[in-house]
Amino acid sequence: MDRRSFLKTLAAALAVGNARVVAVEFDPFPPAPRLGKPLSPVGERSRFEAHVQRYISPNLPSRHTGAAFAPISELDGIIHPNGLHFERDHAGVPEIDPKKWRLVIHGLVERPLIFDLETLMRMPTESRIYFIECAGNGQNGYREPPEPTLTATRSRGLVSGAEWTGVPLRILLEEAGLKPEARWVLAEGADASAWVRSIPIDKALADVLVAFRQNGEALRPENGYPVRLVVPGWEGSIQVKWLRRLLVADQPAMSRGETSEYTDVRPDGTVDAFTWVMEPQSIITRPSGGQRIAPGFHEIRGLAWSGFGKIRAVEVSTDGGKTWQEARLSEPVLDRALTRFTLPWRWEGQETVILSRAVDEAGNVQPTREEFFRRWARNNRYHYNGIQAWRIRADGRVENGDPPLAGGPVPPLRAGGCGGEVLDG
Ligand SMILES: Nc1nc2c(c(=O)[nH]1)N[C@H]1C(S)=C(S)[C@@H](COP(=O)(O)O)O[C@H]1N2
Ligand SMILES: [Mo]
Repeated sequence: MDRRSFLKTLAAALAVGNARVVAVEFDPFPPAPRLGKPLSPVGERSRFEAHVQRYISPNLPSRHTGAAFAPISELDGIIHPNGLHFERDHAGVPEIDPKKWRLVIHGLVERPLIFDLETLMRMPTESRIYFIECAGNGQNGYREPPEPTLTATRSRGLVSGAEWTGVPLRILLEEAGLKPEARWVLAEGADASAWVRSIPIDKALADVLVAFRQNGEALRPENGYPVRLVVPGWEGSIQVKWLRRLLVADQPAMSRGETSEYTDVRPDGTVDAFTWVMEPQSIITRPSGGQRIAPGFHEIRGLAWSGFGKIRAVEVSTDGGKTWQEARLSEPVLDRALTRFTLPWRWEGQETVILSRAVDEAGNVQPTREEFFRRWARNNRYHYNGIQAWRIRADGRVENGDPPLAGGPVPPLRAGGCGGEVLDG
């Protein structure tokens, strides 16, 4: 039988899920492919995936101080590839020669120490999967009225999950010997922003990592090469990148990053500093803003996380919040790591709103938008964790479904007055 006679147009009625008849034209015996691309020392993504990129707002006044959002609407699982981990810099990415890199530990210690990278890498290590989230994640939630074209990436993409390997900070501090007056560890980065953040001694001794591996390989320059702090569950800004100095002190630094930025305004105008722990979050990444869906079966997929521990449950509503169902959490569900949730769903083609709500093991519940603004001022900038709603239009287009707030727009605070930066224009 000649090969051509096998080439048929097959109408395959695929009785799976959507139960729609799909005409498939295929060759059951394709010719052997030509000799492919040769072996390569470093792998690259398929060129067909080139569009999956971090999102950088085109309206930023500078590309050196701002943020690049992880494309969470196009990723699955709980680990982000290193090249797509979100990025938040205050003065660009410094180039640090690992041979010249040093870490100084001094202040209220018995023995001031200087480490080079080789010495650090000889110490005992731990590898842990954690999320890192910028306190500015969710900043678009402060916008009033809500922007219809918001995507999942722009709503909550200033978070990423990775496996970090490093030396527990406790080991380095014990090596230096803490004096009894030691209360804070002031961590300084080597970038031009002179980034300094103060970590209370209890946290520093509990679970902070001095990390030099990100998903097994050296950190990416954007994420702190060669060494950064990983401070589990706490806001990203305290996880100092390009780490070069740890000053043990009896007081916090009250640096730029803990006064003019990364402080939170209450509705009565008072300001909270040191709001470190990230509150529970969740977001449906699929279907989500900017996507278009067809009627039939869809697995709703999303991410949840909390700085207080493991995610206990994620509830999903497909009818605008009238009823809620418990989503399935994909194993592993880890302490202060991204957690993946899924829910099977059939969309019949009518307009609706879908929502997700995270509950963590400490019992914290992700608030609605309205509840969030009872706790924090409308002109605050940080720690937004309101429930994100997605409206599915009858034609399948997915849009921001966040409810507008009573009272209308509020002018934002300006930088210098607890305002900080706008990360998405
Ligand atoms: N030295 C230094 N460390 C820094 C920053 C910085 O600008 N300089 N930005 C901080 C902020 S605000 C965040 S959210 C995280 C972001 O980490 P990532 O870029 O690896 O995602 O790094 C923090 N560490
Ligand atoms: Mo941040």
